Amino acid sequence: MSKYFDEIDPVKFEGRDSENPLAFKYYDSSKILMGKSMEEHLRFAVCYWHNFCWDGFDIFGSGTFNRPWHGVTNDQAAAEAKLEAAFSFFNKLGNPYFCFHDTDVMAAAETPKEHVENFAAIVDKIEEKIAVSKTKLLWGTANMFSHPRYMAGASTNPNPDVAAFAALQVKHCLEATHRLGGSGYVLWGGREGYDTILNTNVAQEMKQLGRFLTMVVEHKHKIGFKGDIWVEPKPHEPTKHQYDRDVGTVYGFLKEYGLEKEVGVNIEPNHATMAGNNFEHEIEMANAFGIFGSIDFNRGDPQNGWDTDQFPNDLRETTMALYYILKGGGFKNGGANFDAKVRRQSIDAKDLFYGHIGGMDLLARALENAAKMIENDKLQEFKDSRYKNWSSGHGAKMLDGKMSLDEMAAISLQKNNSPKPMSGRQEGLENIVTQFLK
Ligand code: XUL
Ligand code: CO
Repeated sequence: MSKYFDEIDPVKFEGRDSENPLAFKYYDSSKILMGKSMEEHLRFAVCYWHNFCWDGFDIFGSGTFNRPWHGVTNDQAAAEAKLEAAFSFFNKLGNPYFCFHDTDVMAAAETPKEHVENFAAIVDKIEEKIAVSKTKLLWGTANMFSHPRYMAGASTNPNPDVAAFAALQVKHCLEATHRLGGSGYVLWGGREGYDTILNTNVAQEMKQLGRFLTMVVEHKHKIGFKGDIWVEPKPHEPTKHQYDRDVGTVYGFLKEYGLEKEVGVNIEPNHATMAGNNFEHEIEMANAFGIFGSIDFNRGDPQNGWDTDQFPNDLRETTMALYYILKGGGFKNGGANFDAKVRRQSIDAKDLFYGHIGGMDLLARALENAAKMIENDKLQEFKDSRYKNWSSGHGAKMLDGKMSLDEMAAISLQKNNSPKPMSGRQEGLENIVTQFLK
């Protein structure tokens, strides 16, 4: 089975001038920047679902990939064959981490008991694989959106029995993530939303979601999991309205349930753009609220409104993303997971490598640019001088809560002038960014 990737040699760093399409041109894992290696900064992860589970089907046509591990039945033997293929891919690509959903890795299950047994059987095998590979687990998550039982939501379902099944999945997946050494646990609420308000009690559903998330946090502490819990925002798809719409909305939700110090966010660029935000905005919002966790790197298509999950290739956007990530202190428990898939016509084994090599090289290049920008931080200098008057005088007093509206208004009368506008310097700042793109 692992023969599928036999034609590919382990991917090596060959430098910018290499013409080998299966080599890294920029990702030199041990290269040190700002005191850390590229590998430590970027913490690359390959996702299980797009690469080893998806067979290339779309709503108009069946699978195109013909991967040898996609059998007719998804039993334990098939799950093990898929695991074998996944680790043979990881060992060649050299990604330090991977991510999975419970249902990605296990044999199909219908009943709660089957779910627990089948998942436990493959977790044993994953543990054996991790022990002899350089690739470790970044984060795990439970798939609570594919099975028909979840069509009306998991924890937000009108039926508490569905929430109980979801609890079973999360409990086992969180415990497995802990046991396998993962440093994060993700909850993406694909069906935690609604298609029509006509059949939905929004207040009731949000209460269910809030309590469920609190139970997950309580369980994390109970089992001694030291990693992070992250919610992954997305505005819609599959549901029309999803409660975890974007970073700002998630923060408000966390505050409502007193979870803002316990739960962070896993940000995905294509979800950000679907919510009408750009990627950098979401990172900076998470930094501002102190909830930045991890990234599911990918890109959308500017002409398509849906989640195309393509590998990232925009150097400017990615450089700025890395700049804000580094400015926020960089990844801690999180990392750069590629929640990205090759196109349906990219049917060869090597296409999976091209996708990841391209993404890893792009991020490595962006990291170098971002590190240089920080070394000579013209953008920060501009911002510091733009806001400098807030660190003294009536600006600082207002922020310290030492000014009333009356007192602030009196300052204006006392100065008796209309403040002089200052340039926001957008074009000049954009030129600075352009200069750093190498
Ligand atoms: C869906 C998505 C998910 C989550 C994990 O858009 O991004 O794959 O990352 O459930
Ligand atoms: Co994602």
